[in-house]
Amino acid sequence: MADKKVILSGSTVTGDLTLGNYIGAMNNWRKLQEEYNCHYFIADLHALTVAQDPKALRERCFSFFAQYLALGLDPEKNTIFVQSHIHEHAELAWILTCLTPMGNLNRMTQFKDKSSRTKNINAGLFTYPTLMASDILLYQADVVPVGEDQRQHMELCRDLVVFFENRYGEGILKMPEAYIGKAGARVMALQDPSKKMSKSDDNEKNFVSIIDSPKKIQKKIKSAQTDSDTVVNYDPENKPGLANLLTIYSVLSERSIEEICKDYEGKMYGHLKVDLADLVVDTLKPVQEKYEDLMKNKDHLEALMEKGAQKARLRAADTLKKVYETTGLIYRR
Ligand code: ATP
Ligand code: LTN
Repeated sequence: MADKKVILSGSTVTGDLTLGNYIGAMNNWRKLQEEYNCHYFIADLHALTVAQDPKALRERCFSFFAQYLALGLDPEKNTIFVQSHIHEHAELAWILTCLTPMGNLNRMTQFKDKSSRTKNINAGLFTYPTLMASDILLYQADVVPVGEDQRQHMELCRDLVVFFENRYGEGILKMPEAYIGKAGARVMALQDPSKKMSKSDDNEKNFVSIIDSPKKIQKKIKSAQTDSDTVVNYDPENKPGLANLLTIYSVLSERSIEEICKDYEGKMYGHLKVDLADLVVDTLKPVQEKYEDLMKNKDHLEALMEKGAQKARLRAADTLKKVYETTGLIYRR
């Protein structure tokens, strides 16, 4: 384990995982678990940047944990944990926040986008990228698999390593690399293919949740926005809705987009939508069965969370101790 490269990634508990999360993130996470020392966490502290109902948040953390496992993340092979169980995340985040120029945070497009859509523009939403950097740097991660939307946050994290080293010297924090998969790094919203599919979207028709019923999945995919042309070809600029469906189809079937387009020569978009809906339902069926099963036993889920937290804590505490020592804080044993 010691010689394996360290991977870290997480997802915010703001809704149920979507097809976008699955294609852009968890599908890659699952593939990486064989070769790397992987750390996957449930970002509940990040979820607090948006007002949450306390009871619903707690329930959703269990549900999210079960969704991670149901998607094939193995708690034996990986360290799977809940962010708030490791208090070191918030502590290192503060130290990094004090090294972050306001200008760097002001440039974050996700903040601009999110703050333009909410009245609750709190400081946490603004400093979110420093908490994300803390998540990564605490585990001395080599590689961070994320979707395209996280590229800018990853750049800030890398800048923070440089700022830290300029102030305190080298050798304490590791410089991480982002890993952004090629296909499906940005799955778009079904009703508005100009924006990404997001689990916290107000319009439920914009996303397929991995625990949606087959009926719901079929309805959402059939009503996905496409143009008025009829020829099935890949043209993201002029036919973004169709291109999005083809991308999803290609990733889930592990076939090239050209091959799929050939299958639909002389056929209508409707045929493609019906087949894609069936493919999504079939792909998610075993995931949903495993999820239902896991949700029957909360004690078991809680025990797995605890096991993950114990493993994660060792690594996080080791980094925080070094950071305390270099920054002049007294580390309490
Ligand atoms: P929120 O709606 O709260 O912003 P989200 O659905 O955008 O959430 P996150 O939990 O923030 O997703 O992200 C988890 C992982 O999934 C990240 O690696 C992110 O890049 C990836 N991801 C999220 N949405 C998509 C998408 N539409 N296409 C591809 N990858 C995605
Ligand atoms: N900000 C990420 C979720 C996240 C994350 C992380 C991803 C929080 N901390 C650390 C990778 C590494 C997002 O996808 N919204």
